[in-house]
Amino acid sequence: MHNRPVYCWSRASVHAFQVETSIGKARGLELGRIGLCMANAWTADEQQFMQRALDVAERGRGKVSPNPLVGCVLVKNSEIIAEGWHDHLGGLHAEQMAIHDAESNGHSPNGAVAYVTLEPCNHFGRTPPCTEALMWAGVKEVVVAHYDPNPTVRGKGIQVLQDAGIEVRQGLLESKASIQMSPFLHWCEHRRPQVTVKMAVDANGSVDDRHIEAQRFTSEACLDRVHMLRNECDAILVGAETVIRDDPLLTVRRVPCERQPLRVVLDPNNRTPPTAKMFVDGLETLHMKEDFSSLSALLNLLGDREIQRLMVEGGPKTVSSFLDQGLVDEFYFIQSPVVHTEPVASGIDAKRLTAVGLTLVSTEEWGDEVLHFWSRLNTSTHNAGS
Ligand code: AOF
Ligand code: ZN
Repeated sequence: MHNRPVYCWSRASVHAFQVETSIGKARGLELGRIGLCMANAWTADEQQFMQRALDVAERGRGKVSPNPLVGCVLVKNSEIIAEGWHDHLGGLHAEQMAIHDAESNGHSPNGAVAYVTLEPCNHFGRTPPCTEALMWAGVKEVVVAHYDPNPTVRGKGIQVLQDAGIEVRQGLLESKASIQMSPFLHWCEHRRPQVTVKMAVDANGSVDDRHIEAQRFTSEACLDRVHMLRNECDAILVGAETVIRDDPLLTVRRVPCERQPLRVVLDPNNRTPPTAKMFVDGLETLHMKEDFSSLSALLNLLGDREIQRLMVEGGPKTVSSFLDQGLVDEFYFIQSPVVHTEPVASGIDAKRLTAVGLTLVSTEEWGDEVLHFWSRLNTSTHNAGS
């Protein structure tokens, strides 16, 4: 095991300030109607409660898309009496699970304060409205981290609670919540997936060794992390070159997986063999041949399918196209200590990533490799690969 330094830096972001007031802007509301709090107005206890709600929300990671990760805790007399999270698509919403948890623990939610990472919904979807559940449970106050930009919610959840005499305050740990649910927020705003690139290189920045047959050169532990990351994405994209050289499966295999990501192959000149594993294993692959017009149109198409996070695992050419068109939101750059004999340059370095608006957020060990995580999102609270 190598002893490598683990360090992290980011630029202070104005985005955090912008999202503090986003609910007022989005709804054109008088700010006075909603208890918008500046970050320093929250007590340490309140921050801890919301942090716990963010932590339990993580339990749904990889299982809730196209819904966001959401967590909720109920607090009485400064103690957490119940917790809930959106665990899987079609499962209870976080608030409903927390109320159920209180009841099954022998605690009454009546008079509790709910800390919830997303504005409670007010619509009948896969579940009945959380606003009604909270009112029925007798919750006296609701503290919200982030408002819900889903057109069916957009402030209506907060409004209904306030109309029922429940105090609502919003904005606690809002930027952390916005990072946690960024694919959902990005999709609500753009109706396109957030684009995450993963690329592994040798010690000199080469993606492949032409001297030998195509094979993985990163460690088993690193591969585990890559499969975790795949599991958090709704679709995985490669170019024709990668299919021809590597014949990959691009499935999630090393971690429990409830739904395999959609595979997408960019193959405008129809060069891939029909026998490629991805075309014959019975799972869905979107094969973009003559019908491929542009990356932008493809992202729209994927957005229409509610693909909220797309992982690009392609080679240098495919990755370059995404970078050149300013379409990359996150970049997982994995550096291995091996040295290729007949290298293939990745063309990626810090200058290139900085030029397209990405910032180095963290550097950490992934098995024998070092992961450099770059992002354009408000990165101060980001946890790579969490
Ligand atoms: C909440 N609590 O835990 C979640 C919410 O189709 P449905 O019924 O699953 O509703 C999905 C929408 O509800 C989703 O797009 C988002 O706006 C909100 N998610 N709301 O109050 C939760 N997961
Ligand atoms: Zn709900």
